[in-house]
Amino acid sequence: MSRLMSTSESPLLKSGMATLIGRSNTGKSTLLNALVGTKLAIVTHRPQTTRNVIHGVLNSPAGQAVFLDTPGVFKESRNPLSGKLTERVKESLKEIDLIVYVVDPTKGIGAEERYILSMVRHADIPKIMVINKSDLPKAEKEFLDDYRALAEDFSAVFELSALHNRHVQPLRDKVFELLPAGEPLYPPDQLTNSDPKFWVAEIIREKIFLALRKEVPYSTHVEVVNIEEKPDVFSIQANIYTFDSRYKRMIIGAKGRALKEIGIAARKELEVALGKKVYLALEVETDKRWEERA
Ligand SMILES: Nc1nc2c(ncn2[C@@H]2O[C@H](COP(=O)(O)OP(=O)(O)OP(=O)(O)O)[C@@H](O)[C@H]2O)c(=O)[nH]1
Ligand SMILES: [Mg+2]
Repeated sequence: MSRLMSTSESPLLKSGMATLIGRSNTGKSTLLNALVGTKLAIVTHRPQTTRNVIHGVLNSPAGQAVFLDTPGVFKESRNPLSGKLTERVKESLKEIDLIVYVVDPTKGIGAEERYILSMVRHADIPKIMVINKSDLPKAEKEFLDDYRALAEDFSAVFELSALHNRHVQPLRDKVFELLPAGEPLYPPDQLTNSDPKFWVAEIIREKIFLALRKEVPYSTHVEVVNIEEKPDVFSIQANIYTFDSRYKRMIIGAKGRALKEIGIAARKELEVALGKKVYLALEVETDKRWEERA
């Protein structure tokens, strides 16, 4: 009885899942972080940074929206995981309530974009298009009108800057408007689906992408073996896996310089995020079947 009364008295809140989908480098992970207000997903200037679907939870008086950051669709296969990544993108389109299709107006619509567009069009749920990177000068946004011309396929189109957090609120409002009513999917204090070990491994992977050139980052996987919280320090042990000893040597670098740089950059970010000193022990190992781990 009391339960019935409480539901009839309170307005129905919104709840649902929205997948961020788009080509690599359009800024999906940057947008996820901006929407939620916390760095949950790593961001680099390189394509195919994101490998796993990451949930970001946004709680508001209107309800709860769960955003799914997905790997970028990238046709020119850069790493042996590509097939797996595309499967993860397709999987992320199942049992969701809304699609947020993210595009980059500096990149023309080619075969890759049309491939994603066809996936988006096939989904029978509301869709929003985000034309990201609005902060860039007009001359660089060469293909803006080509994307604007797609507007009729979408419930709404937003031009915004995920990087500078500009014009993100109207997108949030629209998402809540389009989501169905329902019970929240996550408890109010949980921001993501991933565990601390995954998140730490991602920060390390981001630093590998920033420190090492060309194909090396695409052939590595990071696993956190142990995190131990002591009164004044987090002690973290992690392994970096790659498939051959030549890459292993590149990750370590001359006199261990590259690995040291990666370790320092990761440690600094972890210390700020965790609010405590971090001791980080990194090891590099070869594993021919590294991609099965990723
Ligand atoms: N100028 C500008 N750059 C942006 C914006 N959003 C993202 N970027 C940049 O675009 C690059 C790619 O950003 P990510 O968020 O990693 O892109 P992504 O779509 O998640 O990429 P993948 O995970 O590889 O699919 C980074 O260098 C970002 O800083 C934006 O609003 N403006
Ligand atoms: Mg990403």
